[in-house]
Amino acid sequence: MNSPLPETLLSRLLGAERITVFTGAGVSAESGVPTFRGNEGLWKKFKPEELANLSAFMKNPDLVWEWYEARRRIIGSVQPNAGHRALADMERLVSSCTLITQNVDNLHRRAGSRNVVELHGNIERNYCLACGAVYTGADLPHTGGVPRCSRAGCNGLIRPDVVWFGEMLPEDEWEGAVRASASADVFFSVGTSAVVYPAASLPMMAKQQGAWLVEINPEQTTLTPSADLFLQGLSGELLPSSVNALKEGR
Ligand code: BV8
Ligand code: ZN
Repeated sequence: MNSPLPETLLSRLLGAERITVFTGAGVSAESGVPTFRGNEGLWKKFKPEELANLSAFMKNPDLVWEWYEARRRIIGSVQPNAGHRALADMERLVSSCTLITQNVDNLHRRAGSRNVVELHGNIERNYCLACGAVYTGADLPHTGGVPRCSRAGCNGLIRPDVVWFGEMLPEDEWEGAVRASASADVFFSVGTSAVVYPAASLPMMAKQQGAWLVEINPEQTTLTPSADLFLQGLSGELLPSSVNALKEGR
């Protein structure tokens, strides 16, 4: 981004006690991870309801498992981008910075962010549907197709530890996200189409509780009309310039 940041953003950032950042698949796009609804999106071939839900998994566990394995292979082959790294920097610059993500790709943590609230789970974690035993990539029985639990006498289906459609979000994470949204001085909504609820209700919740709402996206979304500032562009450029301005302004 060559144009300087709007003055308002800089003064808001400098005056902010608490910054909350809410991210979606767009923040990982420049790493090479396909988004969900873009034209190269993950949902292009299948619709969410066909894959990311429990009944689809029970109907065809191998298909759903293979879709997650394909996504894990992509995620394993990419690196966090400048946007992820800028958010890790922001956490060190601001007294209170909470990162709420809808993403399951673990790229924020790999970039160094520590205060990360994963609303929709993490694709690198799995668990047994029958006994709840947790499995990561390393200890998964690699049998080709959906693995089964190796706990004595179990043999249950193992599923990705992500929140599927129709499933509740993890309670602690949801409560943490609500607290961080309600108390934010500045709330960034970055790289999300803001269509998946209840996560998509967080930006407006923050705004209604007094946050200054910034949206970063190359396209307008349903949230754009309510944003106090809409930065049209790529998060891999706009997040570093926001954080650099904050560093210089300190
Ligand atoms: C629940 C994990 C309740 C799995 C995901 C009708 C109306 C309203 C709601 C509903 C409804 N029918 C059903 C519902 C509820 C449903 C829902 O919201 N459906 C939507 C689709 C209508 N929600 C649920 O089911 C939730 N649970 O409600 O339970 C309940 C109540 C009682 C009892 C039991 C349950 C659970 C939702 C969680 C689903 N899981 N993911 C997986 O990953 O496989 S959702 C999935 O979508 C991802 O998590 C993703 O993060 C999320 C949101 O998508 P985005 O991240 O926004 O990605 P998208 O591709 O859409 O957009 C990318 C954006 O980036 C674009 O705007 C693009 O312009 C931008 N971009 C692109 N490049 C860049 C960029 N931005 C910046 N820089 C770039 N370079
Ligand atoms: Zn088990």
